[in-house]
Formats: sequence, structure tokens, C-alpha cells
Amino acid sequence: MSRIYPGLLEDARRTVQFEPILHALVVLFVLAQGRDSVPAERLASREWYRDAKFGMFVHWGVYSLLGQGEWVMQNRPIAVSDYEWLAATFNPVKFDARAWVSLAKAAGMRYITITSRHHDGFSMFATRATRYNIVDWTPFQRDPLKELADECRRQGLKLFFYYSQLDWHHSDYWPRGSTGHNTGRPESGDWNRYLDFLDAQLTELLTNYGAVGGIWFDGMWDKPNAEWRLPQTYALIHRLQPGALIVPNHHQAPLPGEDVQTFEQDLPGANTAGFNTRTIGGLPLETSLTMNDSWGFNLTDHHYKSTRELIHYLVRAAGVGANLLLNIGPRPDGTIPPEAEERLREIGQWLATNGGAIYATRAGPIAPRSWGVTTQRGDTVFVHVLDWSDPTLALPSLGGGRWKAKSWPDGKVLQVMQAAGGVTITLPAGGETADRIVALTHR
Ligand code: FHN
Repeated sequence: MSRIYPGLLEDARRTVQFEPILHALVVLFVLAQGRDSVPAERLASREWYRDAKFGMFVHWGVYSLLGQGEWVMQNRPIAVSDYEWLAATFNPVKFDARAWVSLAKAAGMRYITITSRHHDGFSMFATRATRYNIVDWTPFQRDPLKELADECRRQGLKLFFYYSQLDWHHSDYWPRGSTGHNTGRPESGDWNRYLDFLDAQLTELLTNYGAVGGIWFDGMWDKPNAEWRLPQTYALIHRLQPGALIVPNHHQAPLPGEDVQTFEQDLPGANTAGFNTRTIGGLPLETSLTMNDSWGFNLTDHHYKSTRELIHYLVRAAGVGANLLLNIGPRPDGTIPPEAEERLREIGQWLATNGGAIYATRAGPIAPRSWGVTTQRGDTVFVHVLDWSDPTLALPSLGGGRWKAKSWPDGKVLQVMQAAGGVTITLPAGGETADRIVALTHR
């Protein structure tokens, strides 16, 4: 492009005096090209994603056996040979794809993102790229991702695969990054062969499981300056499944070819975790959150957030236009901790009544406040009052004429006082509910 357009402009300069007009047309054309370079399937997937708002994150693997979270191999540390022995005992006989997907559905979640391979390097799916996988290495011998993919299709949820680019097991993950130094691997390896291995596995994930929602990458932050061959890998993914989304958790601003900007343990724009970027691009947004303080199963971590806190997080995410990817860490036998199940069902009940002010909305016209947030769908602005005990609430001017207010979803008319500086609404009763919702529309 850049080689063609300067030439075009040169010609135009010599022949016509309409240079400003021509230049504007060229700029418009280039902008249009930029937009068109994302194919229709992916644009549609991005819109679906923006509407979905709520997904289930699942961290599940060999590490679940030890009940100390998914970083146990690094934290203890455990040598590759010992971890390989442990992996050979993994036998989650109570795993029931139907139960998991039904629970996600009951929670009001629209997609599931599951660890196909975490940093421990163990593949939780049938792969020919290594024998170190759940089918060939364990007595379980089943492919849980296949069972989940089939069940998600049956129940109408999308399935995304979390895929760790970082690996504490593979000998070709060399040179090492900031982690994985104490697992007893040789101090040598072939980086390009490692990347070929990743591409081979991604090819399987995008070929053997039907249409997948996308790939959720993690771990690039271990070696941020390495040559990850992202353009090649991203092109491979988009060639195999043109509608699949790339969701990278690299903690940077979005790179070319990516579809979603995801944040970890923080709402977009915040950085309490210490590694999230504050740069927000124009892509769909997501935030991932632990329900307790652990991603992978942690036997002693009962520090669960309350259902009310989780609903508030979901609403606050929607208020900045982001999805919430809420994590569970299933137990090594394949069952889901009861604290997690209870909360998911309660959130689902809340969404069954109030989801109309969450799903398919976009961030509302008022930036997040300490009292709550706004979302918007079409001409309706939803005011989500999360932390406010007074009977009225003053909003800044929303512009655009006069407004009327109704409580949501029961439609009771609420009093509105409108002045040049803003709109004051009388709130519905029920200050103790998780979210008092007011729907504002034009008179
Ligand atoms: O190291 C991982 C961690 O184990 C977990 O998978 C989270 C999920 O967002 N991401 C990584 C840290 O950025």
C-alpha cells in the first residue's frame, strides 16, 4: 500500500488542483481497506463476543491433583521427571462434560474458555505432537476437550481454548524466560522447533473440535522480547477457522491480528494486579477473574468472593463494555467445588431476571462512578445502582432532550427531575438488592 499511494499522489499533484480532495479520498480508501482486512466472519464473531458478556474460565490439569494451584510445578519446584510421574496418575473419573456445560448455562454464561495446555506443558487433549497428553499418558484415556466441544455444541455455548505459549516441560523452550528454570531440563533447545510444535498443536485444536470460539493465549509475558512468530501463528489460526477469535493475555496493547483485549484480575483501565496495561484499544474487551484467590484447584483456598461481589464485578465490567470471564478450578476427580457451583447458580438466577440490562449492551454514556455504572442497548440507557443508599441519584447531563425513567425489569414508572446540568431520578425501593436498575429512555 505505502509503495502505491505516494506514487498516486505524485501523479495527482502534477495533473490536477484537487489535491486536498484526492488526498481525503485516498485516506478514506486506506481506512476502509484497514477495516475490510478483518473478514466478515471475524467481525461477526467479535460482535457476538461483545454481546455475550459472561464466560466460564476453567483451569484444570495435572496440577489439580496437588491442590496448590496451577503454578505448583514452578513454585515448589517440581522436576519434569517427577511431574511426569504425577501426570501418569491423573484419572478424573467423575468428569462430566454435560454437568459442566449445564452449570455454565445455568450461570448465564455464553462461552467456556478451558486450559488445553497450561504452563506445565501437559496437553489436556488428544495430540499427535507429543505423547505427554491426557489420552496417551494417563489411565483416563479420554479427551475431555472433545467431550466438552460436543456438549457445548449441543447446549449452544461457544468453546475457547486457553493455550499456554510458555512451557516448563518442553526441552525446546529455550532460551528460558523468567520462569521454568528449576525443572531439570537440559540447558539447550531449538526455539523454532518449539514454535513448530505450538503450530502443530494449534492446527489440531482448530481441526479436530469443530468450530471453536477462539484461542486464548497466555504466557508470552515470560519472554516478551522473544521472536514468537505471531504473524505466522495468527495467520494459521485465521486460515483454519476464519471466525475464530484470538484473545491474547500478553498484558500489552493489542497487536495486529488479535481480536479481543483481555485483562487479568482487573477491569480494563485499572492495574491493581501490577501487570495490566492501561492502554485500551478498540477491540472487544474482557476481564478474567478468580472466584477465590486461585485459578487452578486449591484445596485450602476457601476465600471465595460473595455472589453479590461477583455480580457487581460482572455489572462493572459491562459498564466499561467488557465481558467477565469468571474462573473455576475443578477438582482432580472432575467435580466442581460446591462453593463455586453455588455462586454460579445464584448469578444465573440474577441474570435470568436482570440479564436484559447486561447482555448485548455496550458501555453507557456515563463513565463508571463509585455508585455504579451505565450500560446501553439501542436508545435505552440502563443505570446500575450498586452502592448508593439514598432514595434519589443525580446524574450528569445525558444530552438529547427529555428522559423518562422506569425501574428494570418490572417497568414501574420513576420520578425524573431534569435541569440543564443533569437528571435526578428517584430510585426504586430495595437498596439491599445487588443492583437497582433504572431504564432511561427519551420521552
Ligand atoms: O500464569 C497464568 C495464570 O496461571 C493464569 O492462567 C492466568 C489467567 O489469566 N494467567 C497467567 C498469568 O498472567
